Amino acid sequence: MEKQCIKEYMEMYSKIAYGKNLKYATKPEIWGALSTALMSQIVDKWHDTRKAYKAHKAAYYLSAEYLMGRALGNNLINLQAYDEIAELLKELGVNVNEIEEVEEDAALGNGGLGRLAACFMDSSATMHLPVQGYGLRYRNGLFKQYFKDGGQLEEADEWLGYGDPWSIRKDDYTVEVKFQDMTVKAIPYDVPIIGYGGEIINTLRLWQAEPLCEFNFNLFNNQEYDKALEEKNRTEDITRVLYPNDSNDQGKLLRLKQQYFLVSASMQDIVRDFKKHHGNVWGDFAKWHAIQLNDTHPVLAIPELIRILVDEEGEEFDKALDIARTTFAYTNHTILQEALEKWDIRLMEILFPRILQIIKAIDERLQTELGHKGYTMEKMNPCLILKDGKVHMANLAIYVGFALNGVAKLHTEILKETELHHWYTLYPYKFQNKTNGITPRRWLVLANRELAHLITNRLGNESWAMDLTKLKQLTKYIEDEGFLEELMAIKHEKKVQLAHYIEEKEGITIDPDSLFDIQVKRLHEYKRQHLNALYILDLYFRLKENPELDIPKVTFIFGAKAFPGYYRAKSIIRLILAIADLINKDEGVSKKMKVVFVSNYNVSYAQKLVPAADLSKQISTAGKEASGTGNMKLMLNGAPTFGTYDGANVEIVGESGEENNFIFGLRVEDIEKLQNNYNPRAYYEQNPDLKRVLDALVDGTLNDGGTGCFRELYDSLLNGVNWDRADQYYVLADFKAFKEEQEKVFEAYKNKKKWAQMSLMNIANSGVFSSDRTIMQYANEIWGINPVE
Ligand code: GLG
Repeated sequence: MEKQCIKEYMEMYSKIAYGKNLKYATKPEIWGALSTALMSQIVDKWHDTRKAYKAHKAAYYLSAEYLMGRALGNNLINLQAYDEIAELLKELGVNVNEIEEVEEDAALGNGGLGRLAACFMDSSATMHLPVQGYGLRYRNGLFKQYFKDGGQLEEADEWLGYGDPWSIRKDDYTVEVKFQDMTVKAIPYDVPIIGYGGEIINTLRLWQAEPLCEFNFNLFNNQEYDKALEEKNRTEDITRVLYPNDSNDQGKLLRLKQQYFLVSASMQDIVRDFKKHHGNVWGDFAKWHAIQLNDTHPVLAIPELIRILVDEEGEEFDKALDIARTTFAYTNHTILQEALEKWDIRLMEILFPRILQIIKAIDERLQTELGHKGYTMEKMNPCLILKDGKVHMANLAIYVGFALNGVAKLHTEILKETELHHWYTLYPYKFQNKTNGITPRRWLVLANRELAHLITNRLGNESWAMDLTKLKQLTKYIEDEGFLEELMAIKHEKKVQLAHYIEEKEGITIDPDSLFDIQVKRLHEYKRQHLNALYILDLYFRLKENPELDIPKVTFIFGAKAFPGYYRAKSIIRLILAIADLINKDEGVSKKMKVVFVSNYNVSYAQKLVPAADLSKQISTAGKEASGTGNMKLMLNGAPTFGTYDGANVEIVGESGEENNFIFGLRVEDIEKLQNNYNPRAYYEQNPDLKRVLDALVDGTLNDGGTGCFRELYDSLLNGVNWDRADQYYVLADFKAFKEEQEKVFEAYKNKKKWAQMSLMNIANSGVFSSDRTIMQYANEIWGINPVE
C-alpha cells in the first residue's frame, strides 16, 4: 500500500467531495476520504479476480441477511495495511481508532445466521474460492436499541448517513423484477470482499429496489403530489428495512416481496452471466454453478430459475427441474417450529401466480415419486410442499436440493433422527453436517490486536491467521509462567478498554479486576437469559444475607436485542435491567458484584466485549441452539464456556476438554425423558432459593414499571400462559445445576495460574472453528469448487 499515494488521494477527495482542504475535514469526512482512497487501490485486483474466476465453477451464496459490521478496520487488516494507515492518520493528527469509531455498522442481519454469511464471505475470499454473495441493500438495517424507563425502545438504523464508500453502484447490471401488479428495477451495489493478504477480492452483490419511473409527471401536474410519488414509495419499500426477526416467521406480504425480489434479481444475474460465457447449453448449468440457500428465505430461487428457463429460454419443465435439482443446496439453521417458513398460498397467488404454478408442478412430481415408492397419503404428508393452504419452504428446498446441511454435529443428528427424519429415510445421501465457523481475522486479528501480536511473536509469523489449527502449537506454553502472565495481562488490558467504553457509553463503572461473565446474543427464551438473571438475583440475596460470602468480585454483562413484537423477550430485558438497578444501587453488594446490560449490542460492540470476557455463557435449552457462533468467538479469545451440552458447545468442549469448561444441566436425552411429565412447580416448591427468586418477580422486590410483565413471566414459568405449557425451556429444572456450576467457576477463578491455563487451552484448541475450515468443506463436499490461483 502506497502511503503517500493514499494521502494524496485523500487530499484530492476532500476537495472534490467536501469542498475543503483535508486538514479541515471532520472525522466522518476523513473516514469517507480514506475509505474511498482504499477502494481506488483495490479496483484492479477486484477486476483481476473476476477475470481469473471466469474459467472456473463458482458458488453463489443467497442470503437475506449479511451482518457485516464495520468495513474500514477489517479491510485494513485484510490488506495488511493497518499499522501503516494508522501511521498516516497520526500524521494527519487523528487516531485510527477514532476514525474507525465514526463508521456505522452495516447491520443487514439479525444475528447468527447473518453474521455467519459475513464470515463466509471473508473466508471465501481468503481461501481464494470463487464464491459470490447475493443479498439485499436494506436502507435501514437492524433497529438501534436504547433503554428508557427500564425497558427496550427502538429507533430506525440510518446506517447510510455518512454515505457508502464501501460499495459501487452498478447501473449497467440493473435487472427488472416483475410482480403481478408492478415491475421494479433491481440495482446492484457491489461490496468488495477483501481476502486476507489482499490478493483476491470477491464480490457481495446487494440489490436495491427502485421504480421504473421516478414519479408520475401527469399526476404531479394535476397537483396530486402524494399519488405522483406512490409508485416510487411502494417500490422503495421493498428494500427499505430489514425484518428484525430472528428465528420467527412473520408471514408478511412485504417480506415475501423482499424474498422474491432478492432471488429474481440474483437468478436473472446468474443466468445472464451463464449465457454470456457458455451460450445456452443449459445442460451444463450445474457444471458451472452451485447455489447455496441460506435458510428458507431465498428458496423461491428454485421456482424462479425454473421460470426463467421455461418461460424465457424455452426449456422443457422437466429439464429445468433437473437443472435445479443439481444446482441448489440448502442450509437449515434451526429446529424451532416458529422459524420454519410456510407462506400462505393466497399471498403467492396475489404476488406471483406463475411461481405458484411452478411450485404446484414440483409438488406433483414429488407426489408421483413418493407414490411410486409406495407411500400412502398419510406417509407422504410431512414431505408435501403444498398443504393446509400453505407453501412449506423447507420441503421445497429439501426435495429439489441435492444437499442439505445442519450447522453443528448435534443439530444435524437431531435433523436426521427427529425433525427431518421423514426426509432422511427418503434421501439419506442428501444429509450433511457443516459445523459453523467464524473468521479469525475480524474476531482475533482485528478485535484483539494485543493477543494476535503475542501469538505471532510466539509462533514466529502470521500464517496462523490463515491456518488457525496452528494455534495448537501454543499448548507448549501450558507450564510457561511468563507466557501465562502475558496472556492474562492482555485479558486485563482488554477488560480495561471495555470498562472505559462502558463507562462512556452506559454511564456505569465496572472494575476490570472483577470476573467478566458475559452473555451476548439475541434475546430469546430458548437462550435463557432469564436463567442467568434468576441466578444473579439468587446470588444477590445470598450476599445480602452473608456479605462475607467467599466469591471473587464479579461483573455480569448482558447484550441482546429483542424483536420489537416479542413481548416476553422484552420482559426479560426489563427483568435484567431491574435486577441491575437493584444490585448496582446497593452500596454493600455492589462492592462484590455488578450487572450491566449494554445498549445496542451489535457487531462492533461484540468486538469489544468478546476479547474482554473471562467467561462465555452459552446456556440454551439442550437441543434448541442449532450451533451458536458467539461461543466460538469467545473461545478463540480465551474465555472458557459455561454452557449446556447444546449446539457447537458440544464440539467446543470436545476440542478444549471438559476440564477447561463448565458444562451443566439437562442434555437432549434427559429432556426427551422428562418432557411428558415435567412439573416446574415441583422445583419451585422443593428449592427455597429458587422459590425466593421467583417470588421476587411478583412480591414487589422488583419494579416492572407497572407493566405487569414480571407477573406474566412468572406465570409462564410456573403456570403456563394461554395454551403454552409452563416453562417450555426448562429454566427451573436447570436452575440448581447452573448454580452448582457457577460455584465451580468462582473456585477455579481464585487460582490464577489454573485459570490462565484453561484460557490458553481454549485459544489453542479453537482452530477447527475457523470459517476457513467450514467454507472449504462447503467447497469440497457440497459445491465442488476449487481455490483459484
Ligand atoms: C441460527 C441459529 C444459531 C446458528 C446460526 C448460524 O439460531 O444457532 O449458529 O443460525 O447457523 N437463526 C440463527 O441465528
